[in-house]
Amino acid sequence: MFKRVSIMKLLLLFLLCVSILKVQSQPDYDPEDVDTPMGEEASVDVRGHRPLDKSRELRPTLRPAPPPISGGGYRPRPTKPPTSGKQKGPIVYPDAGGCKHAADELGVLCPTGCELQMTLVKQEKSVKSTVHDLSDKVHILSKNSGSFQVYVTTIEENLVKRKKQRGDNQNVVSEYNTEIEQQYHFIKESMDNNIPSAIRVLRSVVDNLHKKIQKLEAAIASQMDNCRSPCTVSCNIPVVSGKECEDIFRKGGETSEMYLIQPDTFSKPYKVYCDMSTEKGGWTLIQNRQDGSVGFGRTWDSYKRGFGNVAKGREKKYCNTPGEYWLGNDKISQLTNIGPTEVLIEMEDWDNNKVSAQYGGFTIRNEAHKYQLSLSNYKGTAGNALMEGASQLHGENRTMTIHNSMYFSTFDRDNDGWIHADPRKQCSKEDGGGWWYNRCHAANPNGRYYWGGQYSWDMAKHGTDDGVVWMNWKGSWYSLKKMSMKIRPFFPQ
Ligand SMILES: *[C@@H]1O[C@H](CO)[C@@H](O)[C@H](O)[C@H]1NC(C)=O
Ligand SMILES: [Ca+2]
Repeated sequence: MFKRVSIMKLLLLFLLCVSILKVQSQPDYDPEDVDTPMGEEASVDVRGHRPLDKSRELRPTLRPAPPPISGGGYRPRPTKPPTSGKQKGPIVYPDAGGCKHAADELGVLCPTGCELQMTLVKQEKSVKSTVHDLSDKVHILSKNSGSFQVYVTTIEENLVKRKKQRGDNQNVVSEYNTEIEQQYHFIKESMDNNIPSAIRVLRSVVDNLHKKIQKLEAAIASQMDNCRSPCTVSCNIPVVSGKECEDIFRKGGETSEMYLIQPDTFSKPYKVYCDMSTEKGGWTLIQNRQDGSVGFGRTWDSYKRGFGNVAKGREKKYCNTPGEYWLGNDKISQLTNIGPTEVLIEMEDWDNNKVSAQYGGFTIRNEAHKYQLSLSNYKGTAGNALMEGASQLHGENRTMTIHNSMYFSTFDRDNDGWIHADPRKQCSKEDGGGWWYNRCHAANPNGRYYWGGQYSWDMAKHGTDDGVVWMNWKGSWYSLKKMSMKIRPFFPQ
C-alpha cells in the first residue's frame, strides 16, 4: 500500500511539473527526424563543406551577384550642440495595453498572463479528477476497515464462547484456541497499526492536493484579475521613432532598447531592438542568439516574416534586453535597400572571448531574387568567412563555403549550392537553420544552439556541423555562446 501511494504521489507531481514546464511548442522545426546513417559518409574532419564526388556530381558554381548598394547614403552625424539642461518633459508611452503588442508578427513579448492562466486552468482540471479518485479510494478503505472491525468483534465473541467451553473440552480445544488467539492478535495488530497509518498517508496526500488546488485557484483568480482589464505589458516603447535605428539615434534616442521603426510610410511600423552603444550606436539588430531560447530550424515563410522575441524588460519598464530573434527577410531586404548599409556580426565563445566581422557593404535582394546576399569591405577579428570561405579549407573545398552571392535556403526551400539528386541532401536540412548556404557553410549563425561550446558529430541530428558556427574563428565543432547581426546605414565617419 505504501508503495502504491508514494508511486501515485510521484506520478502526480511529475505530471504537474511536466505540464508546468510545457510552456510553448515550436510549430515549424525540421520535421525530418530520421538520422542519416553515418557509414556512407567519407571520414572528413572538417564538415563545413561536402567533399565533391567528381565522378557523379556537378561542380558547384559561384553565382554572380550585383555588388552591394554603394554611394552617398547618410551624411555624417552632425556634431551635437553642447547639452545643457536636458529638459525633455513627461514621456508618454503609446503602447501600454493588450496582452500582445500592436504588431504581433514578431511574436509575443514577455510572458502573457492570459497564456499562464490557460495553462493553470488545464492543470486544475486534471488534478481535480485525480483528487476525486483518491477520495473514493479513501472511502473504500474506510469501509473496509469498518468491516474488519466487525470481523474482529465476532472473533472476540467467539473467543469468549470458546473460553467457556474450555472446561469441558479442554484437551480438544486448547490447540484450536491458541490458533485463534494468534490470528486474533495478528488481525488486531494490523487493524491498529497498518490500516490506520495507510489511511493517514492517503489523507495527507489528499490534503496536500487540496492545498495545491487552493494555491492554483488563488493563482488563477489573480490571473483573472490581471486579464480582466487587458494585461499591462511590462515594456514601454519610447515615443521617439524613425526609419531605422540610426535615424532614431539622430533624433535623440540614445539608449539601447526596443523601438518602433517604419522604414517607409507604406509599411506598418514594427518593433526592433536598437543597439545605441556599440561602435557609436545606431544599429538595428536583425539577428540574435544568446541562450538557445528560440528554435531557428524554421520554414521559408517563418524566415520571411521573422520570428522570436524582440526584447524583454529587465529593469524598470523598458525592454532594454534583446531577445533571440530573426527580424525577417522581407524587412532585412527592405532596410538594406534604402541605401548603402553596413553589417556588424559580433560573437562570443563560452569563455567570454569576443570577436567580430564587419562588412562595409551589405545588401539582401527581395524574395523574387531568393534574398540573394551581397557583401563587401570586410574588416574585423573573426575572419572573413562570408566572402572568403573557411580558412581551414583550400581550393575548391574552400570556395564551396563562400556565402557571398548565395541565395537563402530553409529546410523547405532548397536554394543552396549543393546540387544533389537526393532531396534529403540539402544544407539547411543538415545544418539546422535558414541561411545563405553554399555547399554548405563556413559560418552558420542560425544553426542549432549547443550549451557549452564543444560538440561532435554524434550529438548532431545529421552528423554534420549544425552548431552556431564561425569556422574561421573556432572551427566546425564549436558552437558559439553568442552571435548577433546588426545593420546601420553606411555613412562616412
Ligand atoms: C578537399 O577535400 C577532400 C576531402 O576532405 C580532400 O580529399 C581534398 O584533398 C581536398 N582538396 C583540397 C584542394 O584541399
Ligand atoms: Ca541543393
